[in-house]
Amino acid sequence: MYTEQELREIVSRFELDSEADTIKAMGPGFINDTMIVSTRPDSDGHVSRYILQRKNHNVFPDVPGMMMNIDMVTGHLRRKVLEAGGDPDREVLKVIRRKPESITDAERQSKGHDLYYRDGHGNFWAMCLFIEGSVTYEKADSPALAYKGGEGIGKFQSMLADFTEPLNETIKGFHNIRWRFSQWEETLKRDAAGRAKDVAEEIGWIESRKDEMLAFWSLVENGTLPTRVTHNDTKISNILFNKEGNVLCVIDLDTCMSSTSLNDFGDAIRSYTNTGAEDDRDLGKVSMSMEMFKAYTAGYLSQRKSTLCRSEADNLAFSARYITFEQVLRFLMDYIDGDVYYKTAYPEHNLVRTRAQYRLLRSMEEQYAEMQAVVEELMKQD
Ligand code: GN1
Ligand code: MG
Repeated sequence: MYTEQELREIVSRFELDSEADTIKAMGPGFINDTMIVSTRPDSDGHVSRYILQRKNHNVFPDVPGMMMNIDMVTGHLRRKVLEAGGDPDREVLKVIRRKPESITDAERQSKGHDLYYRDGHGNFWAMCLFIEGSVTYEKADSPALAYKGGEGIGKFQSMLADFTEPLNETIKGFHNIRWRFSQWEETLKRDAAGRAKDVAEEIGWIESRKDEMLAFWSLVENGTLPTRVTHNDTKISNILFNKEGNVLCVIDLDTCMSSTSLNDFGDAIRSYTNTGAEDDRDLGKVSMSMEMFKAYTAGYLSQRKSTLCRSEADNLAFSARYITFEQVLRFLMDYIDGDVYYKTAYPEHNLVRTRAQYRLLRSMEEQYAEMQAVVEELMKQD
């Protein structure tokens, strides 16, 4: 725990409008510690608010690389918003830089040094502007909201469609199934928790889909599917809306990397369309809602159609199967490894997640022809 005085000293290294007044904890983040900083009122009584985060360097071993990714991506988005006559301070996350005079000669030697502060305990801190008057949703519980979520990510990706600089790979092989399969082989060989013998059926689910999943990834490797900016955490709570209910800005850019943008579509479908929970014990509740699939896809394509290339459109529906398969694999792998990656609430939790996500995958496989038809139809419309 940091004292208020320590937090104030950290904040004093960043370029705020005026001096910080209060610093308060915000929300129950699982990964980073998040605080909200308010400045003293200026002569007109105006107060600016900022987000202060301690970035979790166990999850993100390369915080400077991560901050550089965020800086490059938001720099590009700001230019786009300005060109369109929008307000970049409200429509794009604004990274707050260090005060130049607070940067020591030693700090200046490291990459991205004006984007974060590393304290005496080795923890990394970064700040961004708080976007006033925005609205968030925890769950997309209607097709109308799924449409808006699709619009949010579609717009984000569309603005980044001409971004070509490679980003730092801050989590190795995140959606690279070839890499995941090499981890898988090691997991099976190690069998660290002695659980492999009890999950023969589940192992079969993975092995029987290996070729089709590798075939999809080959399209990324051979350039058929272009490499673009991916957000990698496309849940609805990472989109800010304005009071009128329109998309304002996509937040939580910590996992931004370079890959196929289909990952973001696929992961959104995995989360938005599930009629049950990710870890439902009652498999009867788990399925893919076609209504939610249609709504999300319609919202996504309303923003993204003009920047999507043919190979991306052709593989859009499959990406939902790909990402859901990968999630089955990751949960099962963690179960066999003895629950070392995901937080679990009970001993079988990762196995329950594996089975629930597999049920969702099966539901997608059953409805695949219709999913493809929906994409095709939407691609045809003006
Ligand atoms: C993790 O913690 P959360 O919900 O942001 C994971 C995702 C998984 C998800 C499954 C960095 O995301 O890839 O899809 O759990 N994030 C990381 O619930 O591994
Ligand atoms: Mg996240």
